[in-house]
Amino acid sequence: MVEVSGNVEKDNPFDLKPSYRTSKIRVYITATDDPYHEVRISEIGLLNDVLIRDVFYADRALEDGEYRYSVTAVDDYGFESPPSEEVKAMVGDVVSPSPPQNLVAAAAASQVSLDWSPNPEPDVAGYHVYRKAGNVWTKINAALIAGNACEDPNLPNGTYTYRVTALDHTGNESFPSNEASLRSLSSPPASGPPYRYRAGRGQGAGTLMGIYGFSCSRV
Ligand SMILES: [Ca+2]
Repeated sequence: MVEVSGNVEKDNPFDLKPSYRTSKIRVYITATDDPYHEVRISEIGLLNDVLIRDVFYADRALEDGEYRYSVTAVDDYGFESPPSEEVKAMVGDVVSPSPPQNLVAAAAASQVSLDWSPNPEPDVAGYHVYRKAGNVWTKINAALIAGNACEDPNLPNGTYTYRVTALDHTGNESFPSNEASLRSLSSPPASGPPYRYRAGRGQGAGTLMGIYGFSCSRV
């Protein structure tokens, strides 16, 4: 039984269990909540399953990818067997490129420059670059990058991590490259409390240790 409630759609498709020898059905409306409107059915279209009589079948015009199939047998009474074991079929190119290697990041002021080794696969179409801020990876390129370098400009001060993937012409994407992490630094603010550097111990007063832009201690 199929129940419809609160429905305002004009078309109501129902997926009924296929019954082999059924060519017509009857529809009974047994109840309606709306006493002021009668329910009308203008048309019923019945799409029958067409059983395959042969012991082969060709699934044509498929996109590249992995497909799985199983088969059932149906008898004259409409009873269906359990499905056969699944078989897997690979269509077209389902092989992703290898992960890009040797990703290196360099910062100059508020810009990060990235480069990496070109992938060896002949069907590589380009690369995606992902940047991690917090725990979120975001793809930063709008279009596929054809070369093996890119720049990420106008970054606020902060630490950024990058990784790159390679894609082939089918759209198969590789696992990510190594991660490259660095700190982007631009000019310090003009105002604010003065910075004082902590002196290193045991090396005489006033020795500066590990002072790099904003990474210095604020004391
Ligand atoms: Ca491929």
